[in-house]
Parts: sequence; structure tokens; C-alpha cells
Amino acid sequence: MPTYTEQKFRKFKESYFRLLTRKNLEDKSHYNGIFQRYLYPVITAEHIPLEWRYDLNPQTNPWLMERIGVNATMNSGAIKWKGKYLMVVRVEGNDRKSFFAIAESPNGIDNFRFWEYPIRLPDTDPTETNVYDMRLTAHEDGWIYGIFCSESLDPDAAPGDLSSAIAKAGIVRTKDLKNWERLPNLISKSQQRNVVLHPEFVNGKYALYTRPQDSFIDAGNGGGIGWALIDDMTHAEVKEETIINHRHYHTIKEVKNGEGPHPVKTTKGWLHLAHGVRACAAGLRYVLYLYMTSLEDPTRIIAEPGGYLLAPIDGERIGDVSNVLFSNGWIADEDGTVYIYYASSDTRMHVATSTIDRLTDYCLHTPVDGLRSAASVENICKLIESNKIVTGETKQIYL
Ligand code: BGC
Ligand code: BMA
Repeated sequence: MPTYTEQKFRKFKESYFRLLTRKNLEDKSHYNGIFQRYLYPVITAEHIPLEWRYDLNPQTNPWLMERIGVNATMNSGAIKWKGKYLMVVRVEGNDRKSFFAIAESPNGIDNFRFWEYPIRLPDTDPTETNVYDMRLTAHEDGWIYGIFCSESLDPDAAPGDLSSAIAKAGIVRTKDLKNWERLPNLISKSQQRNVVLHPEFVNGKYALYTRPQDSFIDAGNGGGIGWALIDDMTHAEVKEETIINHRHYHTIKEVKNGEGPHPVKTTKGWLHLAHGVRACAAGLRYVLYLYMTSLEDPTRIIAEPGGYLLAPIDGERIGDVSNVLFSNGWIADEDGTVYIYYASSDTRMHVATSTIDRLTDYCLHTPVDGLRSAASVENICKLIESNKIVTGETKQIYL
């Protein structure tokens, strides 16, 4: 007969495996024809392996107490690897320290499981306090690069100011996602948080999407998504930076914006996913938007639909940092399906699915932001006009 404690341990493990193996379902309550949301988040703090959090020996932990708490799983890079859908998850402990860990799924929408250990990132700088938001790029040079934010206390912070920080871009590379080689941090005149490697050489050079900012939080007077050509990733230095995607007054990206994962190559152009931030009485609001650049010249915008693609809804609105959607990972499959992995409110990971065809159609046929209310009304009136023929039919259906 198993003891009461043994039974408790067994039941606890069973409920964990039920969570891991739960089938995800399309969320039919929201429709827009552009993407499909799913009912359950794909990775939450509850998905973190029990071995990382609990002493599973009933002798030394008779109360089955959590020994190391995990606060959130969020902002994850993504890659298809040996037929599996992988995320390099930003895991944040109860101690506020973030680290990276790989979780893998057979189908991209459920059954995500973490590998046995979190990533032991080569620890090269004792002042580096926190690491987060890794973007993965399988580059045509044969390496998989991970670029992430490496954060330290600002050495110039006034005494007693324990919040001012500086953000640098840390760089690692790997061939197997197990052994990671750390390269020197990106050298750049300004702080950098959202740095992303373009998957192809451009004019024989590596190309980075950057996000220059004047201070840790403020984009400052420049801002926007930048572009820089780099000679050597083992000594990466931003020498010249041009802004390719700007911020504008009274838009979803008025305060700041940043590249999400690396863009996807389509026959019509490079498809980009980015985040835009605006300020409001409730604080910063983060939403996701798309834009496209030319295949011939990846710095030239060829389409930018007005407004956001994805904004927080329902339970997504609430979390550690509420009113935030953030994405630094998506997977474009061989059959044209796109898995958009996004975090809600710095707390949990979700997936939304779409296709390359739908997303490019959305980019090319959604009116651009006219930047003024009057222009938005004009866009609606144009659509009403062109709908006049079908409206006749619609009215008949209603009657
Ligand atoms: C947090 C990030 C956040 C950044 C700017 C960091 O300390 O870990 O999640 O994006 O501050 O607010
Ligand atoms: C940042 C990002 C994310 C985070 C967001 C909201 O600037 O880099 O890490 O999701 O703020 O807190």
C-alpha cells in the first residue's frame, strides 16, 4: 500500500502530465480571417519541469513544497528544428532573474515540453545581471545565432538608485542548440534591446535590425527600427545605423517600437513582425504589427498596414506587466502555415496561426495609417462605396 505522502506525490505528477499533454483547440469566439487564436496558452510557469521546482523526495520534502518558484514564461524565440517546433523561452524566477530554456512540441500548438536543463549561457561578464528576449536566426553562414538583451545596473546611477540600468545586445551561436558559444556583445553607440539578425547576407555582410535608444526606457529623439551592416559577427559593431521603420505621433508605436523575430522571406517581400508601444493613463501598451520590405532592398518598406495585428484581449490583458503583447518568435512552416508565438502581459506564451498568403494579403490590402481621424473615416467610406454592390445582396440575406 502506498503511503498517503506517496499517493500525494503521484497525484501531483499526474496532474502535471495532464497539463503538458492537454490538446489545444482553436478559439472560435474570435474571428477576423487574418489569424487564429487558441484557447490555452502554450507555455506557462506551470509547464516548468517539476524537477526544477520541487524536491521530489518524500523523505526530504514531506510537505511537497515548491523549493524554487517560477514567476513567468514569456518572450520566446522560436525555430523549427529536426521536425519539431522549438521555443527558447524567457523563464523568469520568483527572484526576478530571467534565463533561457528550450521547450519543444511535435505540432507547434500544444504538448510543449522543456528539455532536461535550462540553457547554461556562457557567463562572461560579472556585471551582467539579467538576460532576456532571445531572437534565434538560422543564418545562411550555417550557424544559429541567438541575440538577447544583457542588462546591468547603470554604473553612472546616482548612489541609492538601484533601478537605472543599461541594455546591451548579447550574442551567442550554436550548431545544435545545446552547446552555445558566447561572442562579444554588440558594440554600439547607444543602448540596444531589440536586436535581430537578418537570415541572409546583404552585400556580403551580416545585417542587423537594431533599436537605438537614448536611455534604458526612452527611445529618445531617434528611435525606430534601425538597420546596420556588420562585417564580422565575432566582433560585431554597429558603425552606421539607418532607421527603416519610424515612429509617429498618435499611432500604436508613438513611444517606441522594435523588431520581433527575424523577417520571413516571401515571394512578395520580407514579412516583418514588430511591437509598437504607446503611453496611456494605465502605463505602456504593447501591441504587435506587421510590415513588409523589398526583396531587392530590405531597407525599403513596401507595405505597412495601419494599426495593430494583435493586441491583448480577455485574460491576455492581465499579468505581471498588464496590457502587453510581445513577440520575438515565429515559425513559417514549409506548407505556408505561420505560427506566431506571443507572450501576454509578461506572464505566459500563446500561439496564433496564420499563413504566409493571409499575412501578405493583410499587409498589401489593409489601408495604411493616414495619421489623422479624417483619413481613417475616408478609408471606411471608400470601403462602404466599394461594398455597395454586395450590400444589396447582404440586405436581402438580412430580410
Ligand atoms: C525587464 C524587461 C523590460 C525592461 C524595460 C527590464 O528590466 O526585465 O522586461 O522590457 O526592463 O522596461
Ligand atoms: C520591454 C521588452 C520586454 C517586455 C516589455 C514589457 O521593453 O523588451 O521584455 O515584454 O518591455 O514589460
